[in-house]
Amino acid sequence: MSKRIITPVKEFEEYLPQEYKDLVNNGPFFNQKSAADLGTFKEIIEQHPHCAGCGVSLGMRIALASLPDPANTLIVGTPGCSFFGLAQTALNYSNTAFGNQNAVASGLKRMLQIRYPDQYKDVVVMVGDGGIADIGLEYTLHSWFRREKITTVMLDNEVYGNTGGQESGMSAEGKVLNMAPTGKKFPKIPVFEMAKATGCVYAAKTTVASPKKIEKAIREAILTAREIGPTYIQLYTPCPTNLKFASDQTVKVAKDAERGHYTFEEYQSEEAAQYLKKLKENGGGHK
Ligand SMILES: Cc1ncc(C[n+]2csc(CCOP(=O)(O)OP(=O)(O)O)c2C)c(N)n1
Ligand code: SF4
Ligand SMILES: [Mg+2]
Repeated sequence: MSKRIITPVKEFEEYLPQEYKDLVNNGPFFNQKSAADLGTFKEIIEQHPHCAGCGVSLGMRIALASLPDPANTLIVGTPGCSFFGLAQTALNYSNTAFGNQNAVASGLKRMLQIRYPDQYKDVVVMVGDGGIADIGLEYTLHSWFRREKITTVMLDNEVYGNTGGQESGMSAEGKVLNMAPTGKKFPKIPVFEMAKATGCVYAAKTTVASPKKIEKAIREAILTAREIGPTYIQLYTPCPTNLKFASDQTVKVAKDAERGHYTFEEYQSEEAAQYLKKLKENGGGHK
């Protein structure tokens, strides 16, 4: 994949806003960044549509800054609060019809493997909890059953943020939401456990209060998916607008969740653990 796709046509360059040029010249494309570099480079266009204090935006930004090889990564999204932001980064991005993301990502990965047999091309699905646990659950599970070598990242804000606060399968039991006035009647869908049971060789669960854990998980999940099999990361990305907390409390809400229903968990299959160990011994992988 080439930087040409995001480079402005010469004749139009002078008309483009400075921030777009900054995004192309100082964005993550071809630059190995880390979560610690956030704030020092252009990640996303400033007029992005996320609310103040948006946990999805924060999770997405940390995850994107942690990609092991941005120029050779294809991000696959679907409708939801993340997809507006994802489309405004200087990364390869493909959108899908709501819920279809893992089916589309499977095809794209296979196509890239055929087109570039000697190169790694990382395909990373990055979508909301509704996109994975509700409408896209069947496609997600089947991509794992088929052992597609893709990474799936759930930005779990426990609600349909983008459409005004409907309950999602990942909402907490009993949670009263804009459109669940008497509270949700069943527990969170155990997607993390399902990932392990259906073929994911690496899975991690963490929150936006732990950027270093996100960075390690993203790198290890993507590197493992190159050789071993499907990988899954579930990030708690709370939504102040629909979960109704103050927009400066997002990290606190996430931190509190780490002591409750979102404690850190990581799973590696035997094969994945061996692979990551070898990568580290050879100087690759996450330090
Ligand atoms: C087939 C289809 N059904 C419904 C919608 C409407 N829709 C768009 S985003 C969304 C909910 C997204 O929720 P989630 O995946 O949790 O993402 P969030 O907005 O919370 O980040 C829905 C129902 C759609 N775009 N397409
Ligand atoms: S509705 Fe929630 S998830 Fe969506 S942009 Fe606003 S804060 Fe973020
Ligand atoms: Mg959601």
